[in-house]
Amino acid sequence: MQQAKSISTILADETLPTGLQTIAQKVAQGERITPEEGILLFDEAPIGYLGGLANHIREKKHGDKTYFNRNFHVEPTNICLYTCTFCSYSRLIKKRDEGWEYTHDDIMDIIKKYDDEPVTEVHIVGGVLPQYDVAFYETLFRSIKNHRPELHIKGLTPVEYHYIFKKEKISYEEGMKRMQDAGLDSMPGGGAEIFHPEIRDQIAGGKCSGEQWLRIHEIWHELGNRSNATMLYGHIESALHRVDHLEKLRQLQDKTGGFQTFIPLKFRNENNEMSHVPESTTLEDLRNYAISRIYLDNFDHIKAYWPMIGRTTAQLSLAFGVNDIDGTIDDTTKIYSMAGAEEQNPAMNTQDLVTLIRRVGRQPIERNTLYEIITDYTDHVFDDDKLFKGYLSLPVVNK
Ligand code: V47
Ligand code: SF4
Repeated sequence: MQQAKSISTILADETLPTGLQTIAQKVAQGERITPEEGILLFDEAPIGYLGGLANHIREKKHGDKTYFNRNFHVEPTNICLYTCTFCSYSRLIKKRDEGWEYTHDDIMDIIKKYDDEPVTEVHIVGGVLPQYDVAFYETLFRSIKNHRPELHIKGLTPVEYHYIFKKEKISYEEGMKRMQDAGLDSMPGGGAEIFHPEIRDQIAGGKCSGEQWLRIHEIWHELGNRSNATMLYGHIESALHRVDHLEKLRQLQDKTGGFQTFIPLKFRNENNEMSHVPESTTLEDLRNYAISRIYLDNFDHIKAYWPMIGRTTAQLSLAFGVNDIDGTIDDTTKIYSMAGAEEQNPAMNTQDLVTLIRRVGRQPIERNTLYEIITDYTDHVFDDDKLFKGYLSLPVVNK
């Protein structure tokens, strides 16, 4: 693979097409690129060039700092009213005997299992079920906060919120305020898929539109809160649809500043209605991370979600604009293992995460959900530091 180049080498390269030279100059001067330039990057930019530009931005923003957190997931149900064609995880209501539906007490039992663990965040997301209404989630969030006030609740997406607020006949504004009052701390990035209706109408199974997804995040930000954003890529969408998605996120971020992290989600094709669609290659994944870093100049963080992409690609991504690799997870999510990801029981302890980051020459930093530093592991020595098999163990960026 062509190695990521330094920005000075790229700027001095007169053999590059003019369009790519202009983009490199803009990036060097900290200027924003246009949607047309975004499409040009997807269509024509070589991997070494993209890595060089994305890494320049990453190091300007964060140096070698690479963030992770200690988190776990709760997936209250995999029964869902919707029929997203990419989803391997959900079961329709008529097949509900094949799935799980946790009660309030079941969920609290999961939360209590972590009572003696130094986790800082619970990520709650699952299928959309009629009995999980506004009152159900209000009670749940209140119970979690009563039990463990400092545990950050990153919960649900506009897919669930749009459904439950409509059923309750309340506005998004009122609904999000009620969630905030019940203890919701932030919103994860899920449910975004691809905003463009040409694609969304084919894959998103009748759930909320791109505009509704964006509007709910906007209201949540206006209430003074933070959230994440994702993009499900590598299926039937084109460069135009990806850039349209990034552009809408960039515009909303200009307005509110409420997004923390952008997380590209690679489509995995096992056990779903799109199994005939081939998955993107690692090269495409790295190009996509790099272009996301270049395009989203107003996002602080780009995250590689390791249970979906695998540990080695997560390491490589740290040279292509990524500065966060999510957290410990503790084998608490089924969304990706059911879709064929390599990680069938995703779990890493702190030492695993620190080692993975160090072995590619970066500085491991444990953060909380809001990116406040908990522990800087740069010089930390573990009792039994060892080589982890299967992890890259060389710096992937030339300094
Ligand atoms: O919205 C479902 C995706 C998302 C597949 O905010 C799939 O920190 C690929 O949003 N192939 C849920 N992707 C997960 C999510 C997330 C994950 C990690 C961190 C954060 C965060 C958010 O998973 C869904 C959908 O886009 N998804 N099925 C699949 N077969
Ligand atoms: Fe339901 Fe979410 Fe799966 Fe769509 S992606 S079918 S909304 S669980």
